[in-house]
Amino acid sequence: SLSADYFNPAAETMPVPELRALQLAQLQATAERLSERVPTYRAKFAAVGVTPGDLGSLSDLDRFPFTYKSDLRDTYPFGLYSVPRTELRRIHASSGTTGKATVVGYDQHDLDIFSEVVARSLHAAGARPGMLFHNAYGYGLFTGGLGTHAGGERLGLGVVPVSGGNTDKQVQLIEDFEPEVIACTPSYALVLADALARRGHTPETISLKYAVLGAEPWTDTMRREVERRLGLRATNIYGLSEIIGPGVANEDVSEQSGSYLWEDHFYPEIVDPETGAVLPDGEFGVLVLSSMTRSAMPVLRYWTGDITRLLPADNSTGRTLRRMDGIQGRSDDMLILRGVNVYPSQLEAVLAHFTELRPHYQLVLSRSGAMDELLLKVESGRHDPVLSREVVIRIKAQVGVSVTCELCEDGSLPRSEGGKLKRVLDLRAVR
Ligand code: ADP
Ligand code: K
Repeated sequence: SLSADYFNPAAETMPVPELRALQLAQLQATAERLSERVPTYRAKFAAVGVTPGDLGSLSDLDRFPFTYKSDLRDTYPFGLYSVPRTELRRIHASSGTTGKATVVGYDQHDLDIFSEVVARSLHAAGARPGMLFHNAYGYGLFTGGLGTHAGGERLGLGVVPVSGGNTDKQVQLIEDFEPEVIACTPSYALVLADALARRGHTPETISLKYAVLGAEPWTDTMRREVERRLGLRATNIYGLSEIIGPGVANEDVSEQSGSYLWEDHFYPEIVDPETGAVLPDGEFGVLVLSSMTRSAMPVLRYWTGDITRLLPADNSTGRTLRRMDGIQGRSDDMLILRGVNVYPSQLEAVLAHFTELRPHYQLVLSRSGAMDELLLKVESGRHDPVLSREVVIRIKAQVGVSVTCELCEDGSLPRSEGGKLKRVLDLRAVR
């Protein structure tokens, strides 16, 4: 049966005691490596009074400090690296971020791990050697495109490096090449479904059989819609640049109920968003991940900000690895717009350049058709379309997202009434 089939059976069905022993040994080695080679970690460990020797069992991990996105920013670009820069074979950066952001590097060993975990993910999603893979994740600094590309090749797929955008061309390529597998954001899958329907396609005339969707939160309702309209099975792929990129976890197509974490490389914990205390499996909290086998830039206890829970190990595929539920939201103010990460503070920084604008703004997120729309309302003394156009262009250039800008009367936007001002109005039904 399909479910008894894995890309890496030894890793995916490793007996749990063996897996836990492996994880402990790898975490110990990572803590040693970080303490020896990365001053930031040495300082972080010292600040809470731990040394790698204190990691005697997995339950000791909670004595170690978290790593935050700010630790990467503060050490931009290569301060958290544990190999010389000459060992790097690829650099990526987190999407939607400006110049001084988070830069992640890979040496050859890391690239091998990356393609391995993506190959596992694509295999779990239903892809098999010999299939054609329409890869509509963005190529470039974003980890999505090249990451899934290399994993596809590793699995033995024929990869079509389409990248994002240009929907008409994508439809043409799907018609001409007849790929079986597609990867993109869930919202883009619906855009493609619309475009294919406009060309007269029905689910039966679309060659695609498996969709690997991620980079943004989505729901089962959306899954059913994508599956019905494209005539395929869709699974969730999860990941983040700081850990490796997409392919930290993926659902199995025969099950579609939670994403298998490739736990022999990435150690998961769920913690209380307020206190940081580790929560038992099954409870919702912030996902914290340690990359245990990375060589260029391993991270210990990375605070992903993503809210989810770990699901019980008993499952219908025979894997011994734990699954995580879908991402329910975030513990910080990061927005995900069409797969691109955006912090309101990034938009605020752009607004500050315009003397005509007041520091009062509001972000209204909505969904038009399948795509997210971000309306930026900002108070201004001047109401001319040239100004709002300049704002839109500057945001696109500096933050990488397309917004609509509406200039508002002085005093028309909400002010803080003591508490935390809610600047973001999220009207997307999917949440
Ligand atoms: P990428 O978008 O390539 O996965 P980034 O590092 O730019 O990598 O963004 C990572 C963030 O994207 C995650 O922390 C999470 O918030 C979001 N994300 C990625 N995959 C998913 C998914 N399947 N479901 C929900 N959110 C996701
Ligand atoms: K993302």
